[in-house]
Amino acid sequence: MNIAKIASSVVVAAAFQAALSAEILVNGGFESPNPLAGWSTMTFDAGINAVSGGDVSPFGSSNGASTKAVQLLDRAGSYASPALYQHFSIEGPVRFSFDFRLSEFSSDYWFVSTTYHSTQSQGNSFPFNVRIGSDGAFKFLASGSSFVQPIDLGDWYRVVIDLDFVTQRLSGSLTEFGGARATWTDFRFLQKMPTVTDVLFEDYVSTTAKNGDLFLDNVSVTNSPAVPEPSTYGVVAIGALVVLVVRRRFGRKRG
Ligand SMILES: [Ca+2]
Repeated sequence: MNIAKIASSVVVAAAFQAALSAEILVNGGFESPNPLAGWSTMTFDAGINAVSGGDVSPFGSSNGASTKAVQLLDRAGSYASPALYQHFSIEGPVRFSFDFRLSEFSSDYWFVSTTYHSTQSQGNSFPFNVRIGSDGAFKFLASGSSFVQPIDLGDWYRVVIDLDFVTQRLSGSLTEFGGARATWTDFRFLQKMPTVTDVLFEDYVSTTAKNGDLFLDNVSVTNSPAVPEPSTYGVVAIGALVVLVVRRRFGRKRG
């Protein structure tokens, strides 16, 4: 069945619009027979586990039923940053979303940002930066702006981030499953970037302290807002970590 050909038909274009605008990522829901199919990993010793049951996101999946997720393990007493990423090509407005939960807070922080997965360096070439502090707050940082929300350990959250590479602005939301939804809008990119070419999640460890496991599910990158944002939740919460990496393929221009 050649879905691409069918979808190109004018007759059914509308019906397939959602699919066409959807997934850039492969196996973003970790549902393939191999949960990490399509993903590249940097595991060090800590590793990445496939999980199921209660460790799967309760949020709806745009790709059907969700029966699996992944867990990025930390490793007490050692520098270790298990990470997984995908490389792709996409232009125009981009929506990046994912579900996560954290098992514990610590003196360390997780971060979500856009960086070279090959170096894991942070601070340069990022549209934004996401981290979880020892205070248990989810922090979304962009140029001159910050979004901070405390999160509940063990709960699932959905993060939706819209990036506009023309205006170099972004917005997003953090929603606790069954709970509150908070948003940030019109933030400016930390660094000017032409496009997003990678997504990376990292259980970042900046010291030798234990920093808790990160669970991930329903990772999505689309050209248009195809991922429904939970809109009926009410109040606070948030938290966790992750790494979204956007890679500048054409070199690191310093703004
Ligand atoms: Ca899943």
